[in-house]
Amino acid sequence: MTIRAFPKGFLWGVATSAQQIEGGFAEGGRGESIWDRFAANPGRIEDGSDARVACDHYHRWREDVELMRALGVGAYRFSIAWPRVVPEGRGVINTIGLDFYDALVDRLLQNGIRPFVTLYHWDLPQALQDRGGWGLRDTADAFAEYAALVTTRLGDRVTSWVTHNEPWCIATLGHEEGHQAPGHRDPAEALRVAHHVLLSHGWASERIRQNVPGAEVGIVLNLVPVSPASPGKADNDAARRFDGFFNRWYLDPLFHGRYPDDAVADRARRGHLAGRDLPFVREGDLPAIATPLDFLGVNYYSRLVVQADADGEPVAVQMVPEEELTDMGWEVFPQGLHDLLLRVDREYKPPRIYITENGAAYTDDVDTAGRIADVRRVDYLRGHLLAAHRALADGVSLYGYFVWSLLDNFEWAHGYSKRFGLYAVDYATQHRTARDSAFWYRDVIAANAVDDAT
Ligand code: IFM
Repeated sequence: MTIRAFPKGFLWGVATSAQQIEGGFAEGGRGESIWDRFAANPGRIEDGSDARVACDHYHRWREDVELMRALGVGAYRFSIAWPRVVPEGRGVINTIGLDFYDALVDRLLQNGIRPFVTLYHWDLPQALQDRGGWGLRDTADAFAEYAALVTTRLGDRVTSWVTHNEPWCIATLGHEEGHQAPGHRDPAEALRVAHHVLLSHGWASERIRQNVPGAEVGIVLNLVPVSPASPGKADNDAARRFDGFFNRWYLDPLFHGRYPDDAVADRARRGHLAGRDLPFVREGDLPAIATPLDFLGVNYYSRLVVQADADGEPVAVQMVPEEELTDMGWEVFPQGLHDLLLRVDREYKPPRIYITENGAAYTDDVDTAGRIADVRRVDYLRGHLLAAHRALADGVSLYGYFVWSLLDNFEWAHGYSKRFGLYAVDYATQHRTARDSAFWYRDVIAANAVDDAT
């Protein structure tokens, strides 16, 4: 067995998001979010559930901090629910909501856990959606105000700030494919949404830095290594186009201050833009978006293999048998994390990278003694940590790693059917049970090292 040690000070964490764990949806003055509304529509959520109670973290947060303490994590990445602190998105401030996060931050710090705060993890106040949501430039302005408010209250204790989680999902899943809230299917709107989300990142970064001396500010992208299904020209071209819209559409403006030409041309050709112009981009927007980041958060779960369909359009194909997929239907491909980190490091040169999410959904293997021997999750995490370690050895500026997720939780349109937690949640009793992966991760953190299990 070979032990791979991580650098001294490497940050080990766990991640969650407000809508997925908090519950308390109508308590303490919280407003309605787009996910509350979306889930209330029959047929939107696979198991017919909603996030009104979720993991009841709103009441059990002290117990959940204890779970983190037992793991020995150095950081907790969680998100603030915008509708909990500004119920209508703009205007009246709900101090009870701010108090909730204030107390959580204090408790984390008392336990030696660094709060790593995401401002937006998909739960837009419904009131803002009613006025046009992220399709409207005004929402970017509202977000910057909200960022200023939250950092004014927590910025004396929280220094690590993420503006947005996974803009691709917000734009494409929410506004082009309709699988996520608000459930629109409008490719032209999705492009505006992507731009306004990025713009709001730039504007909010400025407000955060004004309020938080010494802040580290970043954004979290879900990135995938894309490979062609065959060496042929059509598949290669399909993979390049997929990469253009999935990865480069976000990385290029953030790091190079421009949208990728080939991807813009592609969108125009598909009729999602009137010409090659991006009419929603105004003077000053791109420099604002390209405000230097202190770190890039990378969420990695799998790779995508892409081929050209009969019309030459890119489609993702599965290369491995079903038993090698996680319950999300995602291929387990640790090498992709190494390759992705290298690519991002070399091509975009972020000063720091954190792996802000990595993990796997598997149904429980509970043994007769009630032990949850989630061997597949441990294998998944080990494989990815070894890949991260190889990236470090290759010189990537990787500073930390967060497991998704601390707890089983509301997995968006899949409801509660997918379980990502180091801790299993019994939703009938809200009892949390440590899976073997929790004990394994605790030992990794304590050793600051991972073994290759050979
Ligand atoms: O649960 C989500 C999370 O909210 C965003 N990143 C991917 C996770 C797993 O699907």
